[in-house]
Amino acid sequence: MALLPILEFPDPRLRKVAVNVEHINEDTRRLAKDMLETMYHAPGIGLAASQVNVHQRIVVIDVSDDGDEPRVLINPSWEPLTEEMQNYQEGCLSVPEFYDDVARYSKIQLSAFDEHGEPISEQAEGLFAVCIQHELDHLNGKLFVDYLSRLKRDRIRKKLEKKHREDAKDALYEAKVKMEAEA
Ligand code: GNR
Ligand code: NI
Repeated sequence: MALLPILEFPDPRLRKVAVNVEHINEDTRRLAKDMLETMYHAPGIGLAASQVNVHQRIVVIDVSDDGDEPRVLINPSWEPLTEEMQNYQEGCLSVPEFYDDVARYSKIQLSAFDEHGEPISEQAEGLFAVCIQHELDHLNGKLFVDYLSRLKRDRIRKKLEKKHREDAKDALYEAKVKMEAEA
């Protein structure tokens, strides 16, 4: 098991379009396990492979209250089952600390394969439906901030760019302290 580093907006790698998984095998299952561990640790209710810089169509989700219902979705797709939309205040592990309302279809038909290659076909509503639409966007290089005004998106981008500069500075300082201690 391993925790995987999560890419953060505005990293251009989050804009890549992921490709279908051709063969579901041990490597796929290992990646899905690591993604679930990373998601639970964050903590989050979903994670797309794109967010850990693997540009394959793999998503993990757990919207249960107790966090004990992991789902692995491979090559997922969805279609709306209603024109009705629901607003939900979304967050994203790739856009840490920012939350805003996004309108999503309230009822969808999900198709995918599980980690054993078994086909999945089910209806989704509520938070599960929101999460599926959010994760599928990631696989297509899209983020929830793309639904916000340019003003809001730019403000978020500038704040995260500042955080990334400070994180890099802190990491450099820590490395220096460690090197001096070892010298
Ligand atoms: O943890 C997450 N919470 C969340 C809340 C509302 C709508 C979508 C999400 S998904 C997010 C984890 C994440 O970034 N998945 O890509
Ligand atoms: Ni996200």
